[in-house]
Amino acid sequence: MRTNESLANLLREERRFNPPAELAGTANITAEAYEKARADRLGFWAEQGRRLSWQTEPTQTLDWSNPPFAKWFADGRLNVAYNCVDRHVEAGLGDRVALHFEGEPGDARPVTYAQLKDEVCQAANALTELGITAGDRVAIYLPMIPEAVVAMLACARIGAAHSVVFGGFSADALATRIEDAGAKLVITADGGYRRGKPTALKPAVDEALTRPGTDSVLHQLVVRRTGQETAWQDGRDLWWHEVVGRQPVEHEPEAFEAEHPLFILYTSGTTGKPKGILHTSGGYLTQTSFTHHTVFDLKPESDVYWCTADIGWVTGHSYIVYGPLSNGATQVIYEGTPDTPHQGRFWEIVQKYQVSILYTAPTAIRTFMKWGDDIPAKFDLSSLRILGSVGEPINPEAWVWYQRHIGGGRCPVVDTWWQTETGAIMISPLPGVTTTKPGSAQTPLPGIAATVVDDEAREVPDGAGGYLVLTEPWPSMLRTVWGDDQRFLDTYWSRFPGQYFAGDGAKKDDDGDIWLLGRVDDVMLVSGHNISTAEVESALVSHPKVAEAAVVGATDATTGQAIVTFVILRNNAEDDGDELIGELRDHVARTLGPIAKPKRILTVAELPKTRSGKIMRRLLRDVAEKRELGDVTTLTDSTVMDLIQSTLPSASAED
Ligand code: 6R9
Repeated sequence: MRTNESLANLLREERRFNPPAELAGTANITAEAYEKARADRLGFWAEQGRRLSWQTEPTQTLDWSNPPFAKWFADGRLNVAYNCVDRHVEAGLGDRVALHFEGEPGDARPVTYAQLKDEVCQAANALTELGITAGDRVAIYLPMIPEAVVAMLACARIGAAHSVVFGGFSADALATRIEDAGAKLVITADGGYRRGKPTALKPAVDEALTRPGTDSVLHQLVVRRTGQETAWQDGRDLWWHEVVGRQPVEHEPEAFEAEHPLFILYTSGTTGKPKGILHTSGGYLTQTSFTHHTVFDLKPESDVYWCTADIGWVTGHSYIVYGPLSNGATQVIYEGTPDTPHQGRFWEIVQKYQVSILYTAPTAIRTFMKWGDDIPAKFDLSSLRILGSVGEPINPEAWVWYQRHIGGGRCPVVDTWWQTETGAIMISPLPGVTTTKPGSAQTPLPGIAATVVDDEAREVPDGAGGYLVLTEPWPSMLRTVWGDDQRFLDTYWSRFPGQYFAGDGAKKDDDGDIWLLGRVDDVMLVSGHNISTAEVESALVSHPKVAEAAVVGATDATTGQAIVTFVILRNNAEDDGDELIGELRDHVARTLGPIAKPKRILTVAELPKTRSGKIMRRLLRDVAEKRELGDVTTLTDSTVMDLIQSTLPSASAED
């Protein structure tokens, strides 16, 4: 086990993984694509645009005459749902499974492309009957069931923008989003299954609709999933199986302009009301389709793909719905949690469906590490060939564990950096091309221009750190913040004029490869040194006893900020109190240098996370600085904070 390595050492030769020869020989993309895109970026994207079926082929690629308001493929017309469903059926692939649905209780339902087409057409007819027309907004508040995919595609089919709201969000969060978008319809369910029991959803919609500002909503369309008792308002509330079920399975898809709104997805900024990120049709579908094809090397005839994200966040939009379906993929969608009814559920699913491409988040991987190597070892994971990671920086330790214990040492790991705002993957290795380095997202994809700049917007040299920026527009970029162009300009385009500011810290290593260091707001300033939370977390997790770590900078009278860390121990690790804490502090000091030695280390059972798995460091800062907790409404489990606060005094070690 490593004890004496610095992060720089992690970049050494032995930590690199070459693409497997067989994969390199048959990969969907080769290294030449980088050259080609560099020589003619717009020509490259025009070519990718031809992956789609257009009713009117675009003659323009990019209109950047009014930056940063981009138009891609502006004179082209297409129907997004047609591209995701009908064209595959027309190509004779109607019997191919589009979705292998696995419910948490163990109920399973395959949905073929032909069936998906019928259901999407019926749902589109139902929406039309309910008065929804092109340009309207529809809120979707559903569990991870096939109807979620059908509802999104039905909206796309008739040109209504969907706004998917996480099933785990509160009535308040839902109400704010309904009001901001002016949604005319909410599609929901009686409930869904989570952690072994039915969890109601509709009551939150009922409550949201009592809030002022939500009277744009005319109906709730309710999927029956759990069969639980549900309050009902006649006239307003309608059962999906009744209204959708009686519709004809024919529906003519209408072509819309490439810049027609496809969806709004809200991201909770650190302050103020959530931002409605607006995505449009042609450019978005081009880049999600291209990236899904190349980053996962999808072979639709033989692969079984599984992205474990929830439909309520952007990964679910781009890499469950639009990317995979536009490519005719067969995929698994799973309703529940990874530990129901047992901690091997994910691996049981991989084995059952012979999953070959798995896309998940570092937080899940670290949880699996914590549960122990023996759990995945009980299942046959030999069908896997490519592994993906998204959502947070993946520390090298978790990367290597994933590669070894899930990928059996044979599968390339692609660490994909992107955001709700970017719409699709931007920085990632290509599995048949890139020699990968655990912990680094490495290279902007062909056609993408990203770099790292300093405070003055100057590009930093290799080996230095700063802010991640995107220097050229890209097809799946956000078009604005819904209803608030000024906020779009202020948030993303004012910090470094002419460049998109991602809000992430990053550094370039000596080869020019990019390493993400977490949100800029999370960077600590200790005795005048910038230290990234991601680096300290990574150092902690490289200790054999640590499964997961979260690091924050807390105000400190002498050093400006002091490093306070929260760690979850591995299942088999013993917490021998002060001795362990001393060991961990020394380990970080040895790994990163004495300046990064944590002032306090607290062992905890859980960390506060959003439903998309990101650690909420803001709340941990509140704890570390002994303040009232800020907004906890987006937490997966709000009792976690009580737990952390209760362990606070006894578990700390101070100088
Ligand atoms: C797709 C998604 C975006 C933020 C982003 C960054 C973090 C995502 C990452 C990563 C390091 C990766 N992030 N992928 N950080 N390496 N591979 O997660 O979208 O929910 O909008 O979050 O997530 O901080 O800025 P979103």
